[in-house]
Amino acid sequence: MNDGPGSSRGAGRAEPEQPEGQRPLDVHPAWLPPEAFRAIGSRRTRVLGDGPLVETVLSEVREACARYGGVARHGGVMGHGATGDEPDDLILVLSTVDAVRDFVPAGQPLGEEGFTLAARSGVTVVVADRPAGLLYGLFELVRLGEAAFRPERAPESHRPAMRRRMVDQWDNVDVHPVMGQVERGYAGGSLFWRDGKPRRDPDRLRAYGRLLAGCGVNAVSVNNVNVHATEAHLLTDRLAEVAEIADVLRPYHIRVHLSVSFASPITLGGLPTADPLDERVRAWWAGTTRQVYATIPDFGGYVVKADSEGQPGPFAYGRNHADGANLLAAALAPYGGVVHWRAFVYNHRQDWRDRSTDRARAAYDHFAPLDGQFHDNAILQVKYGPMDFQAREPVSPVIAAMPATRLAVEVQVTQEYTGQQRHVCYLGPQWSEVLGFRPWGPDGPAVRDVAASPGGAASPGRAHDGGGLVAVSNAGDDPFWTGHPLAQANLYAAGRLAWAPDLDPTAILDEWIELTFTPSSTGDPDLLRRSLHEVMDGSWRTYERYTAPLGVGFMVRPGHHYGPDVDGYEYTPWGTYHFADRDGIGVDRTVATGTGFAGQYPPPWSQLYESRQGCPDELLLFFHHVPYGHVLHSGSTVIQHIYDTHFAGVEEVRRARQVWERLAGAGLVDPAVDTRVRERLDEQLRCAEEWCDQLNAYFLRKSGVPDAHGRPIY
Ligand code: GCV
Repeated sequence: MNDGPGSSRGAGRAEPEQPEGQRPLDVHPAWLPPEAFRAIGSRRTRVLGDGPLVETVLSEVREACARYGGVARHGGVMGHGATGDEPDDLILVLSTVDAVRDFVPAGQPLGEEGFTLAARSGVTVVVADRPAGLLYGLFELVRLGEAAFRPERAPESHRPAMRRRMVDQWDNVDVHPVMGQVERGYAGGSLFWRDGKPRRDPDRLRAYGRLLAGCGVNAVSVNNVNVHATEAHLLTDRLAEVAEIADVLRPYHIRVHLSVSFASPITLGGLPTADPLDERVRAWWAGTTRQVYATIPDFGGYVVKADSEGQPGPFAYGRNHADGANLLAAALAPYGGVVHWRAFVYNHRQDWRDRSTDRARAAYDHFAPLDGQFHDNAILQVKYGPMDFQAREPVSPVIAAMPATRLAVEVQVTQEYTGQQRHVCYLGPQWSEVLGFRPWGPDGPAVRDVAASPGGAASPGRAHDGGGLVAVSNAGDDPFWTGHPLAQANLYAAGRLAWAPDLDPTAILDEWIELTFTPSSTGDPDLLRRSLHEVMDGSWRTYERYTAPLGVGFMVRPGHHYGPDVDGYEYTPWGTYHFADRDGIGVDRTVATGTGFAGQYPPPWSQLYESRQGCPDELLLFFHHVPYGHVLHSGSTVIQHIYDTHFAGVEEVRRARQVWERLAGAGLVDPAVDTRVRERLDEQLRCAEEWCDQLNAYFLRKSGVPDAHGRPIY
């Protein structure tokens, strides 16, 4: 069967011809298929306003109208057709609240990206102060479909909670000998480069920008945070390649950012040092940054991974990370740029025999003492957990420790540790939990408030803008964008949660389903939605069940990180251990007897995590080394929990595969999507069984404790 992009259209509905002049892209339309614009395209729409982003809005509306028979007008007088005889159904209006005073009473300013939506006497209006707001208003209309055209709709204003909603690509220019074209990429090659050269595929890139804008993303860092020799040149003699990307993404209100190497003054500038306090180094960054802005006036800024996993950084000069970040912040400040400085700093050459070193402590130990020392345009980019994007980790203690620093929360959409886009693993619920976590206890602000802009932010001592959400992208040149077609939902959810972090992840999934799939006009109209929810809603917890237990993490094959290998990292320098022996398992991170990591949290979390009894089950082995017979809050022992969850996880995957088969069998999914998803579900089941069998066998052999239910363990 053809494994191409397909049209994602359901059976049983005749679609109008492709409008003349439009070249169909050979990629899946993801959450913005033409059909999602049906409600807009069949109406008479007037767009009022000017400028490049308004042009984007207009061209979207025109395309929809060409397909569905509506009329798109630009300018003119509201409420009247060109000949004065056809009233408008929809008005998208920029900066002229006065003109729509009847619909939208004057209210709070909408800001750079906000919009108000209202309907009165059968006319729907979107009004924005700035062009970007109009663009986001258009996508809100798309999400609402026919519901946007109720005759009456009280005005409702939408503003993003986070100012910067960013996607980080880990794309390499050259194919890296180990990591390939995209580090931890599971969706084919890069959208930007191929074999050391720019791809120059503006149609596909524009389509990507459109999808990102459609879920609210407004910034893309284009290259890998591990900046290898060739990639470093994007800052200087290969800057034109970044400028080309910026040109393509700009019509969708997306600014480009660039990962840079801290050693650039040496490797590119020929200086003998990259010492952040050296005047020559400061001058080099200032001059280079001036050149960047001369080429890309709306450039977003730099992303830096320093002193981490072999990347150069300020430690080489006896300087700290505030010195390093402020060097770049100073160079960017005159142009309004920001530096995203990553807090992912740890010793990856640890001696596994040394029980006093704890990788989980590293970010806090390095950064907490520097709180308040970072410039205003320096954003500290913190992975959501203290380790490395595991399926389950506590929220990073850095977030509570740095109230005087702008913090961005980093999540991994690319599924390095969550099934590598071969497994269904909808991560919306994980991110939602992280964003809803209250680092200072139940009465304090949540992580989402820390990352948000004024209006949302309310954490103690925090008078400034939050740093937003950064999502490591899962997209590539795969015809479905993300390898696993259902992994598209993760990218969509990351953007939506950055815009509105209190959205319910199930509701986000609903939006994604509604936009992405067009159900058949025959059969049970609700089957598609119900089935996809059944397959995806709980898929993160299912993944957690059949992999490493109770928050202990890793147990993956070293290097590529796919599939089980319980002791794979146990005697390595990477600091990712579980310490299982015949008596028990887990990492003692208590203050009393362990590494002291639990003490990096403020109360009540420090006390809760410190205590074996208080610690939530799902994090028990992250914080404690316990005997296999330890009784969990669930009433089960640790060892029985391991057996039970592993068997259950496999059953859940088996069930998901059945649900999918029933769905596809009902003709509700495009055959190309079906083929790809089935192939992935088969692999997921194989892999889940392998996890189950290896984990259960390992712990049976270690502990000698049989399964209470006598199930087969090898
Ligand atoms: C880009 C993990 C990944 C690395 C990644 C690193 C990071 O360690 O395995 O591939 O490097 O995180 O976030 O910098």
